[in-house]
Formats: sequence, structure tokens, C-alpha cells
Amino acid sequence: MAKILDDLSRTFSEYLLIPRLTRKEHLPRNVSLAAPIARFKAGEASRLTLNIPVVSASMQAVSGTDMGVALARQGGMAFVFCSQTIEAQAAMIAKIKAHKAGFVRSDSNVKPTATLRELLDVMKKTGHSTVPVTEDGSSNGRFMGIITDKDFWEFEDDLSSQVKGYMTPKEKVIHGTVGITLKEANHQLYKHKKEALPILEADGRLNSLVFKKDYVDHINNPLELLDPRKRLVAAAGINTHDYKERLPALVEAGVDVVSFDSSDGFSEFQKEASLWARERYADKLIIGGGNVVSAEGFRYLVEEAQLDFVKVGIGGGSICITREQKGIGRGQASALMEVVEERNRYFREKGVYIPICSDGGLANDTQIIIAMAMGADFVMMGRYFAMTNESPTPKVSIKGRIYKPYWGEGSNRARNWERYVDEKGSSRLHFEEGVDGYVPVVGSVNEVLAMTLEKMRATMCNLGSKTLAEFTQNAVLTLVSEQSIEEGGTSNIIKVDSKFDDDT
Ligand code: MZP
Repeated sequence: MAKILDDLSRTFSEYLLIPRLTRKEHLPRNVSLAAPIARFKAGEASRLTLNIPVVSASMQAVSGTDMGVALARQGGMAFVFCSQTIEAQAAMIAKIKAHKAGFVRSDSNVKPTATLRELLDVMKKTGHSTVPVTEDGSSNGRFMGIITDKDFWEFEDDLSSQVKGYMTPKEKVIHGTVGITLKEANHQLYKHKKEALPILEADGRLNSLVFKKDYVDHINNPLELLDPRKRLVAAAGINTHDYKERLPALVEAGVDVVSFDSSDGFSEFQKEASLWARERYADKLIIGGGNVVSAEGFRYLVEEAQLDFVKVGIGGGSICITREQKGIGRGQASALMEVVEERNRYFREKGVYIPICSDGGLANDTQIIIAMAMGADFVMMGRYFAMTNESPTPKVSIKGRIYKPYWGEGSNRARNWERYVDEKGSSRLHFEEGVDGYVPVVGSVNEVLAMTLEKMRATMCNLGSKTLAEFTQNAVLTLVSEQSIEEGGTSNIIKVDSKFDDDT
């Protein structure tokens, strides 16, 4: 006979946190939101630590290049969607990795004999205003000089003239040589008040460039998540069908973290794919997966599939109809608490800590905070990021308000993808597990995250915590009745913004 669990399937909105002693040092500015993302042994550290405990979902309407750059600059990461061709996904990862670095390989270069018109084409194509001039026009050719958009006037100068007549020649260019530290390179930029510093190899060939704007960017984004080569960290969703081709392409493009994207990850498919990936890339990559909603599923993915982190959540996503369609899933709070308990048991037994990601169904900032308090190491969100300027969808105006389309990876809109290929090779989707809709536009990633993280830091102080680990340790939660939820809202006043609620 089927087993019936004793517990009710509970959601985050059914809980509140009880404050603990706030000491004087518990100030938001003293709070760290650092979160591990890769399994680690007791006493050691995670191979990679997120600077904020937030990542974006591997979805077509959420995580493209712009999201990858924006989130990594804030200290998190975007899982670039895998429901696209391998080439397109790898190109997105490559762009994120190329976005910024201390030492950037130049991807716009010209020969000294190129015309200004050809130079302009390069500038317009790449958006770069500083272009190194090399003997053969390659990124590693003999360095001859540098030309910027300030060295000529597009509408005054003869565009058939050659670059060499306008460039600053090598003798006059302040440059560094390979081996220079980033700090020293930035100091040179400062000392000579330059925008870019070419770095040359001993034989005079161009190696890379260091930009002042990258330095400024770094100062403005102190939490940005960088790899050891000072490039933004990039993450990607993968599937259990084409991983043997997709993963090598993503690794080649520079991906740092991958995660299996599946509504039900408790499967031999995920184990097989994960072991294949670990065998080849365990030293290069952090490999996560899921999703699961039970202790049993978690153990399987940790012990059998050897994953670095495990995602929890089935059917809670804002666009998800898996529970209605297939009858599988679990309230996100119940699922998370059971998996966290199992994770802690596993840590006590084996001395290995497995980070847990709470994925989907986070409807507001409070729920993100409750998920963290319940023991999630980080959260994954789709809708939250679909609403930002950086999601890869166009803005649309509906009845005078600005929206963006947002659709599930299991919706008809995403149906032509290989994750839905049946055994006969047909790409027909049998039934939908996700819906297609619109979400309001709320601003840029850094604007919305700033508010969410400020609230998180404040709540952590209320619970006498300076780190997320302390926060979970100190958390005391209470179940709330429907009446107390009502009590928690405003009462007996007419809200100033109530007119906005009427017509949404
Ligand atoms: P949310 O943040 O929009 O509530 O949920 C995002 C999560 O929903 C994703 O990370 C993924 O786990 C899940 N998802 C994506 N597509 C579907 C679907 O079409 C889905 N059913 O459930």
C-alpha cells in the first residue's frame, strides 16, 4: 500500500522567524552573505564561494549573457539556459568570460594599412573605441600602435586614409610587459592618466590590454565573482541528453559551474551523466543538479551521482504546472527542511558538506529569507530575474504598463527543445508542464538585488547573525495561522497605492 507521509506539504509563507539577541556588532555592514556552492570536507573551504546567495534559473526567458554579466558582477551567477544549440550556449558563456578581466585579450585589432572606414566597421561591430594596431591585424601580432575614436573625426577625415597616419605609434604608447601585476598595470594607468594599457610580450607581440574602466567597475562592484584569472565566473544549465557534446563545448568556452536542469533529478540518467562529467572535468568544474524534494533523492544525488550541490524543488515555480499535470511535487518549505536535515546528517556521518539550492516558487523577499533560514545555502529564481532589464526578452507595453514575457522551460513555447525528445526522436511535447505569461518590469538586477539583500542583512541582524551559517544556526521559526498572516499585513487603513492594485 502507498505510504502516506505524516507531514503536510508546507510553503514558506506559512512561517515566521522569531528574533534572537541582536548584539551591538550586528549591523548590516558587518554581515557577510558568502555562500558555498561546491561540496567540501569539514575544516576545508568550498572551491568556489558565492558572494551573495542568489543565482538565476536556467531558463530561456531569464539567463542569457547580460544576466550572466550582471549577476556575476553582483556576486552571484546566472545559469545560462541549455534549451538552445550547443554553439549558441557556448557563445554566451564565452561572452560572459570575455566581458571583463584584468588582462583582456583584444578582440578588435587592425593592421596599420587598414582604412579608417575599416577601423570604423570594427569599432561599430565590437562597440570598442580603443583598437590596438598590429602588423598582421591579429590579437597576438607585432604591436605597432593604438588608435581610438578620438584620433579621427568620422565626418571630417577622409575615411579612405590609412590607420597608420592617425594612430599613436608604439614609441609613444605607455605599455607594460608580460609579468606585470594587475596592481602595477592599474598604477601605470593612473600615473599616466590613460584609459588602456597594452601589455606586450618580450618579442614585441601584443599579449593583452588592461582598461581603466575595468578598474572602476571593480571598485563599484566589490562583491563581483571572479575566477583566478580575474574573469567573471560563468555558469550553465545542462541536460542529460547531449552532455557528451555540450559539456566539452562549454568547458572550452570557459564555464566554471554547471547544473543539470531537470524537474525530477532523482534518476539514473542524472547519475550516469554526472559521473561521466566528473570523470573528465571534476578538477575544472563544479557540477550540481536536481531537482529533488526528499531525503532519499538527496542521498542518491550525493552518494551515487557525486554532485557538488543539490537543487531542491518540484512544482513550486511561478510558471510551473507539474503538480497539476503529473501529481508530483511537494511544498517547498517541507521539501527544503527534509533535505537540509538529511544534508546535516550526511555531514555528521561523512564529514562532507553539500550546499543546497532552494529552486523556484520564491514569491517575495521574505520567502527568500525564510528559505535561507531553513538551511538553503543559496536560492535560484526565475520570475524574480525575468522582471529585470537584463533578462533576454523584449519589453512590451500592455495597457500603458511595461512587461516582459516569461515562460516555463516545460511550456509549449520551449517545446522544440531536445530535453523533450521522446524515444523515437520526435520533438513533440506530450503535455505542458509550464505556462507562458508576462511579468512587470521592475528595474535592473542591481537595483532589485540591493533591496532584497538589504532586507536579508537586516533580518540576519535581528537573529544575531553575521554569516549565513550563523543565521541558519540561530533560526527559530514558527508556523503561522491564516489569521496571523492577515494580522501581519496592514489593517484598517486605505493604502496609498491601493488604486494601483485595482487594475493589475
Ligand atoms: P520561479 O522563480 O519563477 O518561481 O521558478 C523558477 C524555477 O521553476 C526554475 O529554476 C525551474 O526549476 C522551474 N521551472 C522552469 N520551467 C518550469 C516549467 O516549465 C519550471 N514547469 O518548473
